[in-house]
Amino acid sequence: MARVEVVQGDITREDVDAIVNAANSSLRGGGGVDGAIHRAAGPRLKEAGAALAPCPPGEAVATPAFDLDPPVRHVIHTVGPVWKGGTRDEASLLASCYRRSVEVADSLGARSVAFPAISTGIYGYPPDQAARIAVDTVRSVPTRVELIRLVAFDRVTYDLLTAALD
Ligand code: AR6
Repeated sequence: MARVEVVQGDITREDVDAIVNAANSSLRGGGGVDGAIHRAAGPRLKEAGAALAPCPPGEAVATPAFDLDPPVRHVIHTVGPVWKGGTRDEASLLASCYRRSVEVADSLGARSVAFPAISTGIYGYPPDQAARIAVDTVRSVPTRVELIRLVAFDRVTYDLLTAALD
């Protein structure tokens, strides 16, 4: 099991082996953290993503990190569920995003992985519920990954993740 920590910041600046992207099924980029990662990684990320699309909700696939600063070597793209009131299996799909991303990181030999708060922006997942799922899932998945860093962009998310960790 990995050590889990919570920080506040921009995921494109994290010094980890792999960062996770809250993507959409097309893997061609978008807004939010997806847009930030694509801007930082450069245009080759879109090409590499498109070649692996479509990615269904709950799944994760990896591309190189291209122009992202070392030590980041991989971007793991996962597609979170769109919140539909909790009636469409959103919780298990969100948990699957975290679990599958850790598994992909492990298969790449990554020792450290950073996650954004998947689905809690444009996809509308209630941030408190999402924070509990994030912490519970990354804490319980068996892996050789040593460090999992949950990166909150804003203070509210940071507080929710910190509370879920305690
Ligand atoms: N670093 C860390 N977290 C960030 C950053 C950043 N640079 N920028 C935003 N966040 P969202 P979703 C936070 O909307 O809800 C895209 O168009 C943000 O504050 O990025 O999974 C995709 O292509 C929020 O807490 O992702 C999909 O179409 C969290 O990241 C769709 O949005 C997630 O917000 C995915 O929506």
